[in-house]
Amino acid sequence: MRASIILLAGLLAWASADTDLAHKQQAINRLLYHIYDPIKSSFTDLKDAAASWNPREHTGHCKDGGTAITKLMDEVEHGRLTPQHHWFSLFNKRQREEALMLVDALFQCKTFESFKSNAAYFREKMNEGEFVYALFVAVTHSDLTEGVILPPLYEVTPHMFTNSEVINEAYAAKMRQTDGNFKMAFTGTKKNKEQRVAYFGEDIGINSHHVHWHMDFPFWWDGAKIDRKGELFFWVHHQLTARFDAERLSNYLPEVEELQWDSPVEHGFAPHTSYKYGGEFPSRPDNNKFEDVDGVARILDLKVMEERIRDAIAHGYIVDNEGKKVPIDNDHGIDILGDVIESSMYSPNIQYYGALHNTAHMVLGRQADPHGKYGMPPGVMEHFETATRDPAFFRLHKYMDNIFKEHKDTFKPYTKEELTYENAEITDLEVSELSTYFEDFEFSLSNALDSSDSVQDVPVSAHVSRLNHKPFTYTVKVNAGHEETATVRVYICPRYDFSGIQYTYDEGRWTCIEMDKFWTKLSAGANQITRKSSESSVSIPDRKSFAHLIKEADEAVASGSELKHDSIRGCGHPERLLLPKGKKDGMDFWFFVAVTSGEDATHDDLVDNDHGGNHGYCGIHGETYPDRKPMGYPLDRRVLNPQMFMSIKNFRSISVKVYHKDEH
Ligand code: CUO
Repeated sequence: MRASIILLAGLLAWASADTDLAHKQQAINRLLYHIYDPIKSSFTDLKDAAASWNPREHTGHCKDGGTAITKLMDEVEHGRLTPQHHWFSLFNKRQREEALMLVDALFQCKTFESFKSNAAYFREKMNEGEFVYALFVAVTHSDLTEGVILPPLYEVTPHMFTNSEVINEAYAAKMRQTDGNFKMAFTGTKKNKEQRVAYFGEDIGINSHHVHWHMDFPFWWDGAKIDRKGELFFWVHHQLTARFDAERLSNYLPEVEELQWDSPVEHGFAPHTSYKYGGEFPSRPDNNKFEDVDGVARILDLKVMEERIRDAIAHGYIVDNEGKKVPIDNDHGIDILGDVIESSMYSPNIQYYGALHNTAHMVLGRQADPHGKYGMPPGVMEHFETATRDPAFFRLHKYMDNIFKEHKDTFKPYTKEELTYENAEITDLEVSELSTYFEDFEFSLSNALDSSDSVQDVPVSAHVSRLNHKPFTYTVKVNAGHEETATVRVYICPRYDFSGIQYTYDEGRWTCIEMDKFWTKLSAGANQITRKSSESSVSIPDRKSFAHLIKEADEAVASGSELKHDSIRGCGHPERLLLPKGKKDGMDFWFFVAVTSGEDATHDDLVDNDHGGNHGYCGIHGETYPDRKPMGYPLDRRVLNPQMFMSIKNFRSISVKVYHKDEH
């Protein structure tokens, strides 16, 4: 009896080491801790795995019988992999293949124990950038790591999120063995007008959201179908573009102009950012004329891709790789077009339509050394975590966005009947004070520095000014005929262009920023819906710091207690950037609310379950997008009859001002 109890206890302990969230979180933290150094010797299980776990001997733990891991082992053993202490870019085909071999090997693991041991083994064999990317993607998508929170990437690889000056100061502090907290300034000087909006493109929360979005929806993904991935590619970048334009208007800058391959890029960019290994990110001078990039593409290739895509839009169909017509003149068309333009593996004809977006990122990233004469590393545009730092990013995405708009503008405007929801009438809309301010934010640089068991770590961090807003609420009063679930869509749209001219309804609807979307149960009669900014379904709260995640997991493991997390995804617009920056005397916006039938919900529980509260730009992980309507509805199509639009009783917009305050 006693023996069987001991045996049972042993089995439970083994099971819990394998399956409990605290252990999993601890293992992922430790695998990402000081990524450029060997695994810390006190992390004994990982250290042992790195030294003595032979993946070839554990293929029984693999769902595919070991095919993926054997392929990767062959590469390791033949010395074919990119070495450690070398830059990594996802846009580099060979490096991407290597990283994806590890992703695949980890996806094939049957147990977390083998996932962890394989990861530990390859951590010490593979390029660090490839490893971090692969582990982030694997944790994002694998069932084995469900519930694990990835540490903020800006604290795992701080080099990619801050400037060289700060990193150098951190090194000096460590040499002196003194603490340090350094001011991270935005790149450039006031002589460069673009610097006024650097706080947005260089915001570490935006960079983190963007890189996570591309991990949740990778262009190379050919696994289980991810719902509306192409349309989300359009929507998340359309929104980034619209948000950037609003920030520009608030800073007295004109809206971004689309990139043109035949015109020089007026504004250059000096990133002041360095790779951990690989030197400085290359700069681009002012008025750069586009050059063909050896081994990537000619400018002519990009123009040809663009022409073919615009042709498809004009025809209303694309031609797949078997020559068959695939219609895009329907609501699903934008999803296919997103796949084609990016391009992703879902594109029905990569051979013909190419990869306009991805190629353009590389061409822009290489303009400093288009013929490889100087052996420069990839530019900021060749990394999703650094791309938005370069103002040319937004010019490129405005160019893509205008192609999407050309497609959207082929549709007939919605009719009054389509837009009207007979059951509801908005009788009032009120919004509390809207105001923004700058605050300081601190994050750790510790993982940027080399460490060893013999040199003491010292706390080093950076602080940076970042935009935030006061919490706000809005109240929608709705009269309903009968009880029914309704969808509430909320947008904020700048009223005036750079010249101070009011946007027409049709111009303005394309500048609208999605603030929120949710489902609510209307009762017959008068309803009052009050919603807080913190509840928005496009945003996520501040990420938990790496140190916090380590502390939580270590304490839970030590005490044997359960680890529970609320929000876990890194994809989502930062909550504090929900509101665009205001002006001292107030910046004018329309605050627009549409209440429509809840029949467009694709899940039954949306009234009570927000599914993590970040589905607007990021969907619901592993499930269908919650809203059946096209993203951007009802502002996604032309509005040629504003009077009709304004007469819809289930829509309401009011004029609001967003104030910017020096102090909060
Ligand atoms: Cu997100 Cu161009 O796709 O950066």
